[in-house]
Amino acid sequence: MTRNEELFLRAQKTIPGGVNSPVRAFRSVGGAPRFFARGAGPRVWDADGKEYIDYVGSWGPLILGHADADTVRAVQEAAMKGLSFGAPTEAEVELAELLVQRVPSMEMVRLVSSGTEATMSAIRLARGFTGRDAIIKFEGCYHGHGDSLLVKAGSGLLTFGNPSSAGVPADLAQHTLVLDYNDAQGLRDAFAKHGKTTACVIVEPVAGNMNLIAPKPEFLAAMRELCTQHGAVLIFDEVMTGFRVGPGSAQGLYGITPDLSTFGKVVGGGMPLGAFGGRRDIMEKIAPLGPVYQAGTLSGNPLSVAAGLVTLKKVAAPGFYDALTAKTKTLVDGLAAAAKKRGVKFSAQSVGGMFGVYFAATPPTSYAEIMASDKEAFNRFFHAMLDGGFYLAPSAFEAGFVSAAHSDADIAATIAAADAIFAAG
Ligand code: KE4
Repeated sequence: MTRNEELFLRAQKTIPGGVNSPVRAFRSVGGAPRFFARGAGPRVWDADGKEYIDYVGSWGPLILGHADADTVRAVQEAAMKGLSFGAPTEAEVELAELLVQRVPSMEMVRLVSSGTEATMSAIRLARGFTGRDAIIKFEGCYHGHGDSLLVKAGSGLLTFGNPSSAGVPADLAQHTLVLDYNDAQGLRDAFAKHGKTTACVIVEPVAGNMNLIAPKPEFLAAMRELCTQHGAVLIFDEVMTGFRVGPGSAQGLYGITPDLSTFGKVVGGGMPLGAFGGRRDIMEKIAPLGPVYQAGTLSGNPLSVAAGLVTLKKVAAPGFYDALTAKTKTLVDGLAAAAKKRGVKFSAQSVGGMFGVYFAATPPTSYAEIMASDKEAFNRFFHAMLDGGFYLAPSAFEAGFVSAAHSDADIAATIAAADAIFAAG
């Protein structure tokens, strides 16, 4: 038995499923998860000492690669001055100022400790600001595990949702309307029917939780127009896309100004940090200024803030995103070319430093299309790449991530490994 297998058996005795977040359990792809012992740059080593080139990067935060020296040093220095105060610090002000400078749609921002906290708080804020209860989300988009967001589409079109998780009260879920991603007409129809009672629309501006689905230009534009027309709050959930798809995040890439934005992952550089922010008139409704309550013992934690500040400063280096975007495109173009050469039904695409690979003839543009892709083929590919020392996201319905630490040689080796797998059939 390998050390990984031993650890997985042991972990399952005290931790549900042996993991602290479900997707890590490999249930979608099968087999035992890898327990990581160390990471450096683009690489990780598992409990058996096996080395992998990592394309998960802790699900997006590690845009600089594992154990980035500057980030680690900043966290160490902060730690020497105290781990947490539960009181304001200068560094939090510096990070808030940097975030509102980098994200022009944000006039004010509140720091929290996870993406879930950010989206949960943004939803409550939108409801408090508008005095309305209904929210709109899209099937296949994941916004963390806040109750109102663990909802799946209702039985009939435009009927309110049902819980997608046990423990979510039906009478809460029925305030959530779940529509189809990239369906602008469906959104128009929903607003025609529910516009007066809709508090907000929350969307992943580039979907990354049903694998990568790129937005159709008219989809985001319609969303902006309809929210303005009906007085609903437009929330861009940029937890994954924030500072990942470009220097201006997805809102900068597509030129759409949301009313609120949520961030996580990259903004914490691998440490627990999330943020939500936006229009001043909305943000001033948040306690202690306004009636919408939100709080957190470790919000703005000095170590997370230190990691976030270094990360956001380093990604602002000239050419950082041009290089990351080009490298990621080289990866997906190389994978697609290898599959085509070998006659494998496969496609791939990237947006900035995130990418999707699909066992489908063309990149899916909707939840239904991604669900029709060949999941078993992906799972076989995943394990063949894993055996070869390449760690992809352990699910056909997750996006992948490239870091600044991945070298051209790493990308070339990844393409060569995939080519050999495609050739083997
Ligand atoms: P966290 O609470 O996990 O920090 O953030 C929740 C969240 C919110 N919004 C978006 C767009 C997200 O992608 C996420 C979290 N993403 C998943 C990856 N699919 C995190 C991995 C996991 O759940 O373990």
